[in-house]
Formats: sequence, C-alpha cells, structure tokens
Amino acid sequence: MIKIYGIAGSRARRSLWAIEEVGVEYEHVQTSFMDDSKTAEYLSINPNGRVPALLDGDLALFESMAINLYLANKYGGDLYPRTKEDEARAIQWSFWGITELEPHLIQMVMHKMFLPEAERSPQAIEAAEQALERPLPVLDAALAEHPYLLGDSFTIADLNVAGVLSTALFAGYDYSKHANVQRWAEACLSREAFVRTGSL
Ligand SMILES: N[C@@H](CCC(=O)N[C@@H](CS)C(=O)NCC(=O)O)C(=O)O
Repeated sequence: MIKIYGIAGSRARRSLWAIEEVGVEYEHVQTSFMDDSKTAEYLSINPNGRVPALLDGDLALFESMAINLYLANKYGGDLYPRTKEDEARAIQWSFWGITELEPHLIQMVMHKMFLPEAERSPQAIEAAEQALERPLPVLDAALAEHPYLLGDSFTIADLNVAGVLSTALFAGYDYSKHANVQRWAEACLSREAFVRTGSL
C-alpha cells in the first residue's frame, strides 16, 4: 500500500491533500520533521531528513511537488492535465509555488511563530509581505480569466499552488486585496479533501 510520511502540520499536508483528493488507499505514517525524520530507517526513504516522503512499491520519492504530480498523474484521473501543454503549465505553477511564493511565506511563519523570541524580527515579516507583492499579482492576473489555473476545473496545478499558499492562513497573512487569489483560494481550500487533512 502507498505510504505518505509526514504530519499535517508541515509541508506534508499538501501531499496528504493530494492523496485524499485522488482517493486511493494509503497509510499515513505520522513522521515529525524533528527526530522522526532523522532516523536511519526514514533517511533510507528520504535522505534529506525532511517531510513529506512517499513510498509506492519500489518507488521512494521526496519533494512535495514531485509527490503530488506523481499521485495525480498515476491515480488522479482529471486532476492531472490531459494535454502536454497543460501538463507543462501544471509543472510551471508547481515550481513557481515553491520558488516564488514559499520562501516568503516560510520567512513569515518562522519570524511569527517558530524562531526563539529573541531572533524574531518584525522587519523580516514586513520584508516577506513586501516580497509577496511581486508573485501575488501574477497569480491574481492568471486567475482573472478562468476560475482555476488551467481553466474551468480544479487540477493538480491548483492543489500545488494553493497548498503552498495555505501557509499564509497559518501565518495569519491576509492576501484578500488580491481578489481573484482570494476567491480561488477559498474554492481550493474549502474542498473536502483539504479540510480532511486538518484532522490527520
Ligand atoms: N522542498 C521540500 C521541503 C520539505 C521541508 O523542508 N519540510 C520540513 C517540514 S515543513 C522539514 O522536514 N524540516 C525538517 C528539517 O529541515 O530538518 C518539499 O517541498 O518537500
């Protein structure tokens, strides 16, 4: 049976969302990003010592975006784009999510919640908020023409980018001035499969 390693309070949530969305049977191996992810057994699955990871038969995969694209492609039906062009767009948006959005959101979360009090910096939070003003208008414009990134229906492109953006909720960051982003994120993050991951 497929195994997903990680805890919902980590980047593993987006891979739990993907597997809940595709609806295949799986085992959720609760694996914290502290000690659990540094054992010899876990490092044989993900030598980076980070979560998430996936095991499917002989395949051990790390990187949340790769895991999600694999799950959608192999098991996801219409969640995976039907044309090569849309497949390329889904890969583009997935890379974009973790390169253009995620670093700023993580900076915000670190300085609001995780760093020791003495190391937290309001300037770093402000800098992250300012930096997000470059990618968020790009996302907003892409969502002006269609309800979802690739057109009229929800696909893995939406799941991957909304999964990254969901860190903003955790960080208490309000992106509602980007009206299309707000509307789209509400539609994505109210899906039953995502909501279920909140209690995994
Ligand atoms: N690019 C990786 C990042 C994974 C990652 O950094 N996960 C964090 C938890 S949110 C982790 O495992 N941190 C533990 C560590 O860095 O030792 C992915 O998207 O899967």
